[in-house]
Amino acid sequence: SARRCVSPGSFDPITMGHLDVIERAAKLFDEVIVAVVYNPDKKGTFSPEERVELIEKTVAHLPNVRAQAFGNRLVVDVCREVDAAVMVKGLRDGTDFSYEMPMAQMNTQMTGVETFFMAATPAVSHYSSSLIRVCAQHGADVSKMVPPPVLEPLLERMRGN
Ligand code: COD
Repeated sequence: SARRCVSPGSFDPITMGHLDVIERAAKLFDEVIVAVVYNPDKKGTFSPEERVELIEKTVAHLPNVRAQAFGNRLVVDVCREVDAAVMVKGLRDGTDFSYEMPMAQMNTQMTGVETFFMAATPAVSHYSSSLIRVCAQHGADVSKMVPPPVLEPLLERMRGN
């Protein structure tokens, strides 16, 4: 059967850091499902549907990658729903490690779903959706930090539309 992985995140919006992890996972797995896991109680910058659309435009060059929104769910339940044995996560620093390690252990213990950590690429490891949103809001040039399809929608949203 196909080797499938889930790449979970908030993706509000997708950044060049996320894309790096997704592109590398796409080389290693037959299929990558980018799972937009969102909290329905928190109003994000982009709606889950908008995030999925921006991811799909960004990964248009990767035929084995698709995006889907899943609401407030355990990532392991998403993995089981799409029949993926593995989730892939970017590891940026010790903070990510401390946060991710117990979750990975819980997840394997509860379900057998494995977590693969991908060492972040230094050139993009400091990009996060929240920092990029703040910079964009204050007029800084974020064009190198987000994939091309994200730039205009982000600037528009930050202008208050
Ligand atoms: N370089 C490399 N990797 C990056 C970068 C970057 N610049 N930026 C982000 N990443 C990675 C993150 O490490 C993360 O793995 C992924 O990309 C997503 O990042 P975000 O910021 O979009 O998403 P988060 O951090 O808000 O995470 C959303 C999750 C749903 C993945 C997270 O909240 C989570 O794991 N929740 C747990 C739900 C669950 O199953 N709980 C079980 C408890 S046992």
